[in-house]
Amino acid sequence: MVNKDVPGRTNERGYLRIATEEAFAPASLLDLYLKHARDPGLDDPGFKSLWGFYAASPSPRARFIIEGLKDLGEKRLRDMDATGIAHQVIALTAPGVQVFEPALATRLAIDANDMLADAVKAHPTRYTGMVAIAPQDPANAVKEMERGIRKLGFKAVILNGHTRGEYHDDPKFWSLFEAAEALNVPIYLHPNAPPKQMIQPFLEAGLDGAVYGFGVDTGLHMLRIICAGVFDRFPKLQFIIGHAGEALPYWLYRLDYMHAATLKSNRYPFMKQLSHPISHYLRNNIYITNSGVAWQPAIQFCQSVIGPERVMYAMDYPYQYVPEEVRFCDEMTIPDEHKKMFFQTNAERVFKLNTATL
Ligand code: 1DF
Ligand code: MN
Repeated sequence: MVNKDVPGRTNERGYLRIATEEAFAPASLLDLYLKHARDPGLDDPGFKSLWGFYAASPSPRARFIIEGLKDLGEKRLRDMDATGIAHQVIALTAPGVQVFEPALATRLAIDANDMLADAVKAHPTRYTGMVAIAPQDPANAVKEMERGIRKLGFKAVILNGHTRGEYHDDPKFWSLFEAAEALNVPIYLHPNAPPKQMIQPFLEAGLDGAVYGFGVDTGLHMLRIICAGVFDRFPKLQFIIGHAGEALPYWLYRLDYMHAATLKSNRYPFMKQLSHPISHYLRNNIYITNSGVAWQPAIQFCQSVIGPERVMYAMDYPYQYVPEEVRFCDEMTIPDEHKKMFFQTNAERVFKLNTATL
């Protein structure tokens, strides 16, 4: 494709920058988050910690993030132009609607999806959307996935961590995986704070958020989905995980060895024999983005472990809007060919972007 020299959109380096884990939230949902976080009856310390902070803190970080989340227009486009981001793949921020009771959550997902679809329609060359769902009601979640992909033109599904303390390896959620495979769209497994049964030691040390708790919980969640046999049942299904693979690439050798050794010794009668070692699923069913990790050693390690065709760029706007990080990524000393895959062509393929109009 031709790189037209449009300021902020294309560049002299021969690739477009497509950012793949970018967040938004309707203002009305943020109001609900604040109410929810202040509800004395709410038994979700992770939500209270995360949204009790962002929805109410006067700190410049929290205010910048709230303004950035709400805007799908001029401010966002200005920030993209200032950092040379041609295109954002946008999802409802964490934990989406996954904390509310099922009927409300289902309605809120529809509203958020309609709002994002309008923005994508207004700026089709700049935005692509992911469809938000309420897994609390799996049948309606499947319907909303179908509407999001077929009617609204979204290109992926966003799953924001556990749903009210439940992980999605539970077979009651497998209809979501069946639907994503049938629709031929990836599921982005985005972090949330650890659930209440896990969060206490993180909270005590102030480590429950994006600093560490997010990654631990999301790595665990992804592993649970692999170990439950989801990809043996749905071999074409694709997931995306951020933050340089939520540490899983680094663990991969040990995961393969110990999972096999555990099975062989019959330690857990319920544990499933998988068709392949865990590393196979990382290399065949999972894409990784570098969201929040603008660091060549980690990006390069992911590329070497799961393949350069499976590693994509993400900024994590507005949570990590750091213009120099784009430059760090531009200046990585990796082959030009891998850099173009990282910034542009992998995302074009995974999200089936209309490259002619980017
Ligand atoms: C934070 C980071 C919050 C990420 C997010 O959504 C998020 C944060 C609530 O810094 O608190 O998506 N992140 O992906 O790194
Ligand atoms: Mn994020």
